[in-house]
Amino acid sequence: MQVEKYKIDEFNNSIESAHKRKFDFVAADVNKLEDILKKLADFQVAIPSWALGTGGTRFGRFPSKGGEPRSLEEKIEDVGLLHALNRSSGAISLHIPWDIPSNAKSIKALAAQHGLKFDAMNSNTFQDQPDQKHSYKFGSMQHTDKAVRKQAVEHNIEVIKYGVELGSESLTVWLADGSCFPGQLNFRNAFQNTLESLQEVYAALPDAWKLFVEYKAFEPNFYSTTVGDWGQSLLYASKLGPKAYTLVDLGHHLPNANIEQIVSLLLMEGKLAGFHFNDSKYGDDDLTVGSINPYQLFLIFKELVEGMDTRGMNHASDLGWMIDASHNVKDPLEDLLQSVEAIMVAYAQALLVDEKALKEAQLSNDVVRAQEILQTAYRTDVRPLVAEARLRAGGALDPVAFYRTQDVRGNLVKERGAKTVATGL
Ligand SMILES: [Mn+2]
Repeated sequence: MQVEKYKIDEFNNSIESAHKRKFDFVAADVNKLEDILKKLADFQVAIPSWALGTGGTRFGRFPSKGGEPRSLEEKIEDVGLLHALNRSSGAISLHIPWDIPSNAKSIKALAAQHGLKFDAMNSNTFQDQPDQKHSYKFGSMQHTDKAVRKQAVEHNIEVIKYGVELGSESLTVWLADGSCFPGQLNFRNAFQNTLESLQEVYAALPDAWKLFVEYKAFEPNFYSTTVGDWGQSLLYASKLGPKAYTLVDLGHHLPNANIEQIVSLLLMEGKLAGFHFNDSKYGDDDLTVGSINPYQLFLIFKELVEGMDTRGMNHASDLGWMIDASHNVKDPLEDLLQSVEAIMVAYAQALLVDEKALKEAQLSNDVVRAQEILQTAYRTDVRPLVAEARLRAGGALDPVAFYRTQDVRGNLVKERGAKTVATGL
Protein backbone atom coordinates (compact mmCIF):
# COMPACT_ATOMS: atom_id res chain seq x y z
CA MET A 1 0.00 0.00 0.00
CA GLN A 2 1.05 3.59 -0.59
CA VAL A 3 0.46 6.36 1.91
CA GLU A 4 -1.11 9.45 0.37
CA LYS A 5 0.89 12.58 1.11
CA TYR A 6 -2.24 14.63 1.80
CA LYS A 7 -3.17 12.22 4.62
CA ILE A 8 0.20 12.84 6.26
CA ASP A 9 -0.34 16.61 5.86
CA GLU A 10 -3.83 16.40 7.37
CA PHE A 11 -2.49 14.40 10.29
CA ASN A 12 0.39 16.83 10.82
CA ASN A 13 -1.95 19.83 10.74
CA SER A 14 -4.04 18.31 13.51
CA ILE A 15 -1.09 18.20 15.94
CA GLU A 16 1.18 20.92 14.60
CA SER A 17 0.42 23.62 17.16
CA ALA A 18 1.30 21.30 20.06
CA HIS A 19 4.47 20.33 18.22
CA LYS A 20 5.41 23.95 17.60
CA ARG A 21 5.12 24.79 21.30
CA LYS A 22 7.47 21.96 22.28
CA PHE A 23 9.87 22.67 19.42
CA ASP A 24 10.19 26.38 20.23
CA PHE A 25 10.86 25.54 23.87
CA VAL A 26 13.79 23.21 23.15
CA ALA A 27 15.09 25.08 20.08
CA ALA A 28 15.59 28.27 22.09
CA ASP A 29 18.60 26.72 23.85
CA VAL A 30 20.15 24.91 20.89
CA ASN A 31 23.24 26.32 19.20
CA LYS A 32 23.59 25.67 15.49
CA LEU A 33 19.93 24.68 15.27
CA GLU A 34 19.73 24.64 11.47
CA ASP A 35 22.93 22.62 11.20
CA ILE A 36 21.53 20.01 13.58
CA LEU A 37 18.18 19.85 11.76
CA LYS A 38 19.99 19.30 8.47
CA LYS A 39 22.14 16.53 9.93
CA LEU A 40 19.02 14.85 11.29
CA ALA A 41 17.29 15.10 7.92
CA ASP A 42 20.32 13.62 6.12
CA PHE A 43 20.74 10.68 8.47
CA GLN A 44 19.28 7.45 7.06
CA VAL A 45 19.03 4.05 8.71
CA ALA A 46 18.78 0.95 6.51
CA ILE A 47 16.02 -1.54 7.22
CA PRO A 48 16.92 -5.22 6.97
CA SER A 49 14.52 -7.25 4.85
CA TRP A 50 14.22 -9.89 7.58
CA ALA A 51 12.83 -7.47 10.15
CA LEU A 52 9.64 -6.89 8.13
CA GLY A 53 8.02 -10.12 9.24
CA THR A 54 7.40 -11.46 12.72
CA GLY A 55 10.46 -13.19 14.06
CA GLY A 56 10.53 -16.13 16.41
CA THR A 57 12.69 -17.72 19.05
CA ARG A 58 14.20 -21.18 19.03
CA PHE A 59 11.08 -22.28 20.89
CA GLY A 60 8.65 -21.21 18.23
CA ARG A 61 7.07 -18.47 16.26
CA PHE A 62 3.69 -16.96 17.01
CA PRO A 63 1.74 -15.75 14.00
CA SER A 64 1.16 -12.04 13.59
CA LYS A 65 -2.05 -10.35 12.44
CA GLY A 66 -0.82 -10.96 8.89
CA GLY A 67 -0.18 -8.68 5.97
CA GLU A 68 3.51 -9.62 5.98
CA PRO A 69 5.44 -9.09 2.74
CA ARG A 70 5.29 -12.17 0.52
CA SER A 71 7.96 -11.14 -1.94
CA LEU A 72 10.95 -8.87 -2.36
CA GLU A 73 8.66 -6.34 -4.06
CA GLU A 74 6.40 -6.23 -0.99
CA LYS A 75 9.39 -5.90 1.32
CA ILE A 76 10.50 -2.86 -0.66
CA GLU A 77 6.96 -1.47 -0.41
CA ASP A 78 7.05 -1.90 3.38
CA VAL A 79 10.35 -0.07 3.72
CA GLY A 80 8.98 2.58 1.36
CA LEU A 81 6.05 2.95 3.74
CA LEU A 82 8.35 3.41 6.75
CA HIS A 83 10.40 5.94 4.81
CA ALA A 84 7.30 7.88 3.78
CA LEU A 85 6.37 8.20 7.46
CA ASN A 86 9.75 8.96 9.03
CA ARG A 87 11.90 10.08 6.05
CA SER A 88 14.85 8.36 7.80
CA SER A 89 14.57 4.81 6.44
CA GLY A 90 15.83 5.44 2.93
CA ALA A 91 17.65 2.14 2.44
CA ILE A 92 17.03 -1.58 2.52
CA SER A 93 19.51 -4.33 3.31
CA LEU A 94 18.95 -7.66 1.57
CA HIS A 95 19.72 -11.18 2.59
CA ILE A 96 20.68 -13.84 0.06
CA PRO A 97 19.19 -16.40 -0.61
CA TRP A 98 16.00 -15.07 1.02
CA ASP A 99 15.80 -12.04 -1.28
CA ILE A 100 17.22 -13.10 -4.63
CA PRO A 101 16.02 -10.51 -7.17
CA SER A 102 14.54 -12.28 -10.19
CA ASN A 103 14.65 -9.08 -12.19
CA ALA A 104 17.22 -6.71 -10.74
CA LYS A 105 16.34 -3.88 -13.09
CA SER A 106 12.69 -3.71 -12.07
CA ILE A 107 13.55 -4.19 -8.37
CA LYS A 108 15.97 -1.28 -8.62
CA ALA A 109 13.33 0.86 -10.29
CA LEU A 110 10.75 -0.02 -7.64
CA ALA A 111 13.17 0.91 -4.87
CA ALA A 112 13.98 4.22 -6.57
CA GLN A 113 10.26 4.95 -6.82
CA HIS A 114 10.12 4.72 -3.01
CA GLY A 115 13.31 6.77 -2.60
CA LEU A 116 15.28 3.75 -1.37
CA LYS A 117 18.88 2.69 -1.89
CA PHE A 118 20.37 -0.76 -1.42
CA ASP A 119 22.55 -0.92 1.64
CA ALA A 120 24.96 -3.77 2.51
CA MET A 121 24.21 -7.21 1.10
CA ASN A 122 24.16 -10.07 3.59
CA SER A 123 25.34 -13.59 2.83
CA ASN A 124 24.17 -16.71 4.61
CA THR A 125 26.38 -19.64 5.51
CA PHE A 126 24.76 -20.21 8.89
CA GLN A 127 22.11 -22.60 7.59
CA ASP A 128 21.84 -25.21 4.84
CA GLN A 129 19.68 -24.53 1.80
CA PRO A 130 17.67 -27.42 0.30
CA ASP A 131 19.70 -27.61 -2.92
CA GLN A 132 23.11 -27.22 -1.32
CA LYS A 133 25.86 -29.83 -1.86
CA HIS A 134 27.85 -29.53 1.40
CA SER A 135 26.54 -28.91 4.92
CA TYR A 136 27.61 -26.05 7.19
CA LYS A 137 26.94 -28.11 10.31
CA PHE A 138 30.60 -27.82 11.32
CA GLY A 139 31.19 -24.36 9.95
CA SER A 140 31.56 -22.73 6.57
CA MET A 141 34.69 -20.63 5.97
CA GLN A 142 36.52 -22.34 8.83
CA HIS A 143 35.60 -25.87 7.72
CA THR A 144 38.23 -28.61 7.73
CA ASP A 145 37.07 -29.67 4.25
CA LYS A 146 38.24 -27.39 1.46
CA ALA A 147 35.14 -28.19 -0.64
CA VAL A 148 32.86 -26.72 2.04
CA ARG A 149 35.00 -23.60 2.30
CA LYS A 150 34.90 -23.23 -1.48
CA GLN A 151 31.10 -23.45 -1.48
CA ALA A 152 30.92 -20.70 1.17
CA VAL A 153 33.29 -18.49 -0.80
CA GLU A 154 31.34 -18.98 -4.02
CA HIS A 155 28.09 -18.12 -2.25
CA ASN A 156 29.58 -14.84 -1.03
CA ILE A 157 30.82 -14.00 -4.52
CA GLU A 158 27.32 -14.69 -5.86
CA VAL A 159 25.91 -12.29 -3.24
CA ILE A 160 28.33 -9.60 -4.46
CA LYS A 161 27.08 -10.21 -8.00
CA TYR A 162 23.45 -9.61 -6.96
CA GLY A 163 24.54 -6.54 -5.05
CA VAL A 164 26.31 -5.09 -8.08
CA GLU A 165 23.12 -5.48 -10.12
CA LEU A 166 21.19 -3.53 -7.47
CA GLY A 167 23.75 -0.80 -6.83
CA SER A 168 24.80 -1.92 -3.35
CA GLU A 169 28.41 -1.23 -2.39
CA SER A 170 29.14 -3.47 0.55
CA LEU A 171 28.98 -7.05 1.72
CA THR A 172 28.43 -7.99 5.35
CA VAL A 173 29.78 -11.36 6.35
CA TRP A 174 28.56 -12.80 9.61
CA LEU A 175 29.76 -16.32 10.29
CA ALA A 176 28.20 -18.72 12.76
CA ASP A 177 31.49 -20.66 12.62
CA GLY A 178 32.99 -21.85 15.87
CA SER A 179 32.74 -24.84 18.14
CA CYS A 180 30.41 -26.11 20.82
CA PHE A 181 32.89 -28.17 22.82
CA PRO A 182 36.53 -27.91 23.89
CA GLY A 183 38.79 -29.89 21.60
CA GLN A 184 36.33 -29.80 18.72
CA LEU A 185 38.56 -27.63 16.56
CA ASN A 186 42.01 -26.14 16.40
CA PHE A 187 41.61 -22.37 16.94
CA ARG A 188 44.53 -21.41 14.71
CA ASN A 189 43.49 -23.67 11.85
CA ALA A 190 39.93 -22.35 12.07
CA PHE A 191 41.27 -18.79 11.93
CA GLN A 192 43.63 -19.49 9.02
CA ASN A 193 40.95 -21.29 7.00
CA THR A 194 38.54 -18.41 7.61
CA LEU A 195 41.15 -15.83 6.68
CA GLU A 196 41.98 -17.66 3.44
CA SER A 197 38.28 -17.89 2.55
CA LEU A 198 37.72 -14.22 3.32
CA GLN A 199 40.76 -13.34 1.20
CA GLU A 200 39.13 -15.05 -1.79
CA VAL A 201 35.91 -13.10 -1.22
CA TYR A 202 37.90 -9.89 -0.75
CA ALA A 203 39.66 -10.47 -4.06
CA ALA A 204 36.26 -10.58 -5.78
CA LEU A 205 35.13 -7.18 -4.42
CA PRO A 206 34.52 -4.51 -7.06
CA ASP A 207 36.60 -1.33 -6.67
CA ALA A 208 34.19 0.82 -4.69
CA TRP A 209 33.00 -2.03 -2.47
CA LYS A 210 33.65 -2.61 1.22
CA LEU A 211 33.72 -5.88 3.13
CA PHE A 212 32.20 -5.75 6.62
CA VAL A 213 33.36 -8.44 9.04
CA GLU A 214 30.72 -8.83 11.75
CA TYR A 215 31.65 -10.47 15.04
CA LYS A 216 29.56 -12.18 17.68
CA ALA A 217 30.58 -13.55 21.07
CA PHE A 218 28.48 -16.72 21.12
CA GLU A 219 25.42 -18.47 19.64
CA PRO A 220 24.86 -20.71 17.77
CA ASN A 221 28.24 -22.00 18.92
CA PHE A 222 28.66 -21.98 22.68
CA TYR A 223 32.32 -22.74 23.31
CA SER A 224 34.20 -20.69 20.72
CA THR A 225 33.32 -18.40 17.83
CA THR A 226 35.80 -17.92 15.01
CA VAL A 227 34.97 -14.21 14.63
CA GLY A 228 34.07 -13.79 18.28
CA ASP A 229 34.92 -10.22 19.19
CA TRP A 230 36.16 -6.91 17.81
CA GLY A 231 39.78 -7.95 18.29
CA GLN A 232 39.38 -10.96 16.03
CA SER A 233 37.34 -9.01 13.51
CA LEU A 234 39.93 -6.24 13.43
CA LEU A 235 42.65 -8.86 12.94
CA TYR A 236 40.83 -10.23 9.88
CA ALA A 237 40.04 -6.74 8.56
CA SER A 238 43.65 -5.61 8.98
CA LYS A 239 45.08 -8.68 7.27
CA LEU A 240 42.52 -8.43 4.43
CA GLY A 241 43.28 -4.85 3.44
CA PRO A 242 41.88 -1.33 3.14
CA LYS A 243 38.45 -2.37 1.88
CA ALA A 244 37.74 -4.53 4.94
CA TYR A 245 36.18 -3.13 8.11
CA THR A 246 34.79 -4.28 11.45
CA LEU A 247 31.02 -4.22 11.84
CA VAL A 248 29.57 -3.70 15.31
CA ASP A 249 26.26 -5.34 16.16
CA LEU A 250 25.15 -4.00 19.53
CA GLY A 251 23.83 -7.39 20.67
CA HIS A 252 26.95 -9.36 19.82
CA HIS A 253 29.00 -8.63 22.94
CA LEU A 254 29.46 -10.29 26.28
CA PRO A 255 27.37 -8.63 29.01
CA ASN A 256 28.48 -5.15 30.10
CA ALA A 257 31.05 -4.72 27.31
CA ASN A 258 32.02 -1.08 26.88
CA ILE A 259 30.78 -0.76 23.30
CA GLU A 260 31.37 3.00 23.14
CA GLN A 261 35.07 2.46 23.82
CA ILE A 262 35.25 -0.21 21.10
CA VAL A 263 33.61 2.21 18.67
CA SER A 264 36.00 5.00 19.57
CA LEU A 265 39.11 2.88 18.94
CA LEU A 266 37.81 1.34 15.70
CA LEU A 267 37.05 4.84 14.43
CA MET A 268 40.53 5.98 15.44
CA GLU A 269 42.00 3.16 13.33
CA GLY A 270 39.72 3.96 10.37
CA LYS A 271 38.37 0.42 10.62
CA LEU A 272 34.78 0.93 11.77
CA ALA A 273 32.34 -0.26 9.10
CA GLY A 274 29.15 0.78 10.79
CA PHE A 275 26.38 -0.61 12.90
CA HIS A 276 23.72 -3.15 13.40
CA PHE A 277 21.42 -1.49 15.92
CA ASN A 278 19.24 -3.38 18.38
CA ASP A 279 18.96 -3.62 22.14
CA SER A 280 19.37 -6.37 24.67
CA LYS A 281 19.38 -7.16 28.33
CA TYR A 282 21.11 -10.54 28.36
CA GLY A 283 22.55 -11.70 25.04
CA ASP A 284 21.70 -11.20 21.39
CA ASP A 285 18.11 -10.38 22.32
CA ASP A 286 17.41 -8.36 19.15
CA LEU A 287 14.96 -6.08 20.97
CA THR A 288 13.77 -2.68 19.75
CA VAL A 289 16.60 -0.13 19.68
CA GLY A 290 16.57 2.05 22.79
CA SER A 291 14.03 -0.11 24.63
CA ILE A 292 16.43 -1.34 27.34
CA ASN A 293 19.44 0.92 27.50
CA PRO A 294 18.98 4.27 25.76
CA TYR A 295 21.83 5.84 27.74
CA GLN A 296 24.31 3.37 26.28
CA LEU A 297 23.00 4.20 22.81
CA PHE A 298 23.57 7.89 23.51
CA LEU A 299 27.13 7.23 24.76
CA ILE A 300 27.86 5.26 21.58
CA PHE A 301 26.54 8.09 19.41
CA LYS A 302 28.55 10.58 21.42
CA GLU A 303 31.73 8.65 20.48
CA LEU A 304 30.56 8.33 16.89
CA VAL A 305 29.91 12.04 16.45
CA GLU A 306 33.14 13.12 18.15
CA GLY A 307 35.20 10.45 16.37
CA MET A 308 33.72 11.17 12.94
CA ASP A 309 34.12 14.93 13.37
CA THR A 310 37.77 14.43 14.37
CA ARG A 311 38.36 12.52 11.13
CA GLY A 312 36.27 14.94 9.05
CA MET A 313 33.76 12.23 8.12
CA ASN A 314 30.24 12.67 6.81
CA HIS A 315 27.87 11.36 9.50
CA ALA A 316 25.24 10.26 7.01
CA SER A 317 27.30 8.50 4.38
CA ASP A 318 30.72 7.43 5.66
CA LEU A 319 29.55 4.57 7.86
CA GLY A 320 26.84 1.94 7.37
CA TRP A 321 23.81 2.37 9.62
CA MET A 322 21.41 -0.51 9.87
CA ILE A 323 18.89 -2.04 12.22
CA ASP A 324 19.28 -5.74 12.96
CA ALA A 325 16.42 -6.87 15.14
CA SER A 326 13.56 -9.28 14.93
CA HIS A 327 11.19 -10.68 17.48
CA ASN A 328 7.89 -12.07 18.45
CA VAL A 329 5.48 -9.75 20.12
CA LYS A 330 5.20 -6.43 18.22
CA ASP A 331 3.93 -5.40 14.82
CA PRO A 332 7.25 -5.44 12.92
CA LEU A 333 6.61 -2.10 11.20
CA GLU A 334 5.71 -0.33 14.45
CA ASP A 335 8.81 -1.87 16.02
CA LEU A 336 10.97 -0.51 13.20
CA LEU A 337 9.45 2.97 13.52
CA GLN A 338 10.30 2.91 17.22
CA SER A 339 13.84 1.70 16.51
CA VAL A 340 14.56 4.41 13.93
CA GLU A 341 13.13 7.03 16.29
CA ALA A 342 15.39 5.83 19.13
CA ILE A 343 18.43 6.07 16.84
CA MET A 344 17.49 9.59 15.73
CA VAL A 345 16.94 10.68 19.34
CA ALA A 346 20.34 9.32 20.46
CA TYR A 347 22.02 10.97 17.48
CA ALA A 348 20.33 14.31 18.21
CA GLN A 349 21.39 14.13 21.86
CA ALA A 350 24.97 13.41 20.79
CA LEU A 351 24.90 16.44 18.48
CA LEU A 352 24.01 18.57 21.52
CA VAL A 353 27.11 17.61 23.52
CA ASP A 354 29.30 20.64 24.12
CA GLU A 355 32.55 19.07 22.89
CA LYS A 356 34.66 22.15 23.58
CA ALA A 357 33.58 22.33 27.20
CA LEU A 358 33.99 18.57 27.55
CA LYS A 359 37.59 18.73 26.31
CA GLU A 360 38.34 21.47 28.82
CA ALA A 361 36.82 19.40 31.61
CA GLN A 362 38.85 16.37 30.54
CA LEU A 363 42.11 18.36 30.39
CA SER A 364 41.57 19.69 33.89
CA ASN A 365 40.36 16.30 35.16
CA ASP A 366 37.05 17.84 36.19
CA VAL A 367 35.11 14.59 36.38
CA VAL A 368 31.95 16.14 37.77
CA ARG A 369 31.80 18.77 35.05
CA ALA A 370 32.36 16.11 32.36
CA GLN A 371 29.39 14.11 33.61
CA GLU A 372 27.24 17.25 33.81
CA ILE A 373 28.03 18.05 30.17
CA LEU A 374 27.13 14.56 28.94
CA GLN A 375 23.97 14.30 30.97
CA THR A 376 22.78 17.79 30.07
CA ALA A 377 22.72 16.63 26.46
CA TYR A 378 21.22 13.24 27.29
CA ARG A 379 18.45 14.67 29.45
CA THR A 380 17.32 17.21 26.86
CA ASP A 381 14.04 16.17 25.31
CA VAL A 382 15.17 16.25 21.67
CA ARG A 383 12.08 14.56 20.29
CA PRO A 384 10.65 17.86 18.97
CA LEU A 385 13.93 18.44 17.05
CA VAL A 386 13.70 15.02 15.44
CA ALA A 387 10.01 15.60 14.66
CA GLU A 388 10.73 19.02 13.15
CA ALA A 389 13.42 17.55 10.86
CA ARG A 390 10.94 14.88 9.81
CA LEU A 391 8.16 17.42 9.25
CA ARG A 392 10.37 19.55 7.01
CA ALA A 393 11.35 16.44 5.03
CA GLY A 394 7.67 15.63 4.41
CA GLY A 395 7.22 12.88 6.99
CA ALA A 396 4.68 12.42 9.77
CA LEU A 397 5.16 14.31 13.02
CA ASP A 398 4.33 11.14 14.95
CA PRO A 399 4.87 8.10 12.71
CA VAL A 400 3.54 5.44 15.11
CA ALA A 401 0.38 7.46 15.82
CA PHE A 402 -0.16 8.00 12.10
CA TYR A 403 0.35 4.28 11.40
CA ARG A 404 -2.34 3.45 13.94
CA THR A 405 -4.80 6.21 12.97
CA GLN A 406 -4.67 5.05 9.37
CA ASP A 407 -4.86 1.38 10.35
CA VAL A 408 -1.93 0.59 8.06
CA ARG A 409 -1.66 -2.99 9.31
CA GLY A 410 -5.37 -3.56 8.70
CA ASN A 411 -4.96 -2.38 5.12
CA LEU A 412 -1.94 -4.62 4.59
CA VAL A 413 -3.91 -7.60 5.90
CA LYS A 414 -6.73 -6.77 3.47
CA GLU A 415 -4.26 -6.53 0.62
CA ARG A 416 -2.08 -9.54 1.39
CA GLY A 417 -4.14 -11.80 3.61
CA ALA A 418 -4.02 -12.78 7.27
CA LYS A 419 -1.81 -15.85 6.96
CA THR A 420 1.23 -14.44 5.23
CA VAL A 421 4.74 -15.17 6.44
CA ALA A 422 7.56 -12.95 5.25
CA THR A 423 9.87 -14.80 2.89
CA GLY A 424 12.96 -16.12 4.59
CA LEU A 425 11.38 -16.38 8.07
MN1 LIG B 1 23.90 -8.29 12.90
